[in-house]
Amino acid sequence: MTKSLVIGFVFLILCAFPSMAAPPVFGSISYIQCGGDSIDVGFFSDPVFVDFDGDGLKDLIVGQYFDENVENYGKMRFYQNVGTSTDPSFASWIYIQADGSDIQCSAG
Ligand SMILES: [Ca+2]
Repeated sequence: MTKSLVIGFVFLILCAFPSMAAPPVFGSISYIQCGGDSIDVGFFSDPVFVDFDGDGLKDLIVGQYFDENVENYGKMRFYQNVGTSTDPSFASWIYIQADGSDIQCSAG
C-alpha cells in the first residue's frame, strides 16, 4: 500500500466516522430528580428537552405511561428547569393542557 493511499484511507475513515476521533465519555447512570425524588413515569416515556416556556432554559417534557390513577394514563408532564443551562434542576411538574384539559395520548 502506498503512503498516499494510507493517508487517503485514514482521511476517509475520519470523515466517515468523525465520532471515532473523539469517542464520547459517559458518566454513571442516575435518575433525573424532581423535588428530591427520582422521576419515574413508567415505560414508553419518550422524554425530550426543549425550552417549553421560552425562558431560555431547556425543560423536560415527558409522557407518562401509567399512574396510580388510571384516568392519568398517557398524560404529558412538563418539568420546568429552575436551574441553569449547564446544571438543570426540576422542582415540580404539571400536566400540559390544551383548551383547559390535560393532553392525553394513548401508547403506541
Ligand atoms: Ca424553559
